[in-house]
Amino acid sequence: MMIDGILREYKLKIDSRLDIIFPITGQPYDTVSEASRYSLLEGGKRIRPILLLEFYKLCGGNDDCAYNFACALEMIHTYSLIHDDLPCMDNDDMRRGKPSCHIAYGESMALLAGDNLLTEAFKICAKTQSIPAERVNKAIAYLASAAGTTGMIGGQVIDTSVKIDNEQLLFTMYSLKTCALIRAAAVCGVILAGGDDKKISLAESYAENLGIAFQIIDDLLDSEGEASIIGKPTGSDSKNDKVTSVTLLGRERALSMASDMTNGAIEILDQFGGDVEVLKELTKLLLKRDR
Ligand code: GRG
Repeated sequence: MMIDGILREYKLKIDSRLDIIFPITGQPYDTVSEASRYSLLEGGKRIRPILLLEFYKLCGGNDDCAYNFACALEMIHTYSLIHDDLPCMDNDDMRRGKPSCHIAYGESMALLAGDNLLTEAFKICAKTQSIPAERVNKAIAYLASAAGTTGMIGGQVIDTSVKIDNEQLLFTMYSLKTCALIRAAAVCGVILAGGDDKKISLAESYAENLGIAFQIIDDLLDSEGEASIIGKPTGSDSKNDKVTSVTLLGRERALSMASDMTNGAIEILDQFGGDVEVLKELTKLLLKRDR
């Protein structure tokens, strides 16, 4: 099957599982489930869950067992997008092709929907029965570190409160804000399948390369992409006076770095010694993406 078909099939399976996580049950607190569903269920590319499932399979797992973690990654990612769009952060009114969560549900409910997605994500990870408990525990700890101070939150703190005036600091911030969750996707896939330390370390290096390329393309799309395709207005970075790879390196150097990082990621995949064709195609596709 061609890569587009494989990704579409993954997306359908992931979406059908995400769809049952926040049922509307006639309770007085249903609004937070509605707001969580609103942001979670439409428009995302599902890159992180797909990476987790592919790395899980690459290391010998049967992907049906890993869907709780795959969904959890998408939930944590969606929480970060909801909070990132709030007026106290980037103040963006559109996300995934529709009004941001706080525009549709108000700021307090958007804050709670983000909290809800984060909390329930760890609940479904902990409820994973089909994988040995020590692997589940190790993966939860890895995911928590990637989402917390030493990962995505740490990156967001640097992004929102530190003056970024050099490349080293910019890429440290990207490594935390963007790469950490992508790294968690790849590494949790390996951990859950029982992969050894060498494979964990290869997955980390792969994801670091992919994550930097991914963020550079995100910067380029924000500066010159097509808003109707991306699903949110462009120019958010310049509106917020953000230093990005495009402003610091210039368009050409940024593009060539994204291409080098993509090639680096693909070379690392070859060291796994298994079927990495889907991962390779996905990695290449992300460099060429328009949304
Ligand atoms: C608020 C805790 C907190 C963190 C915010 C992840 C993040 C940090 C902010 C979101 C905005 C941003 C530019 C993040 C960098 C990672 C990134 C490029 C996210 C967009 O991910 P995609 O392209 O989005 O996978 P979809 O909608 O396809 O899932």
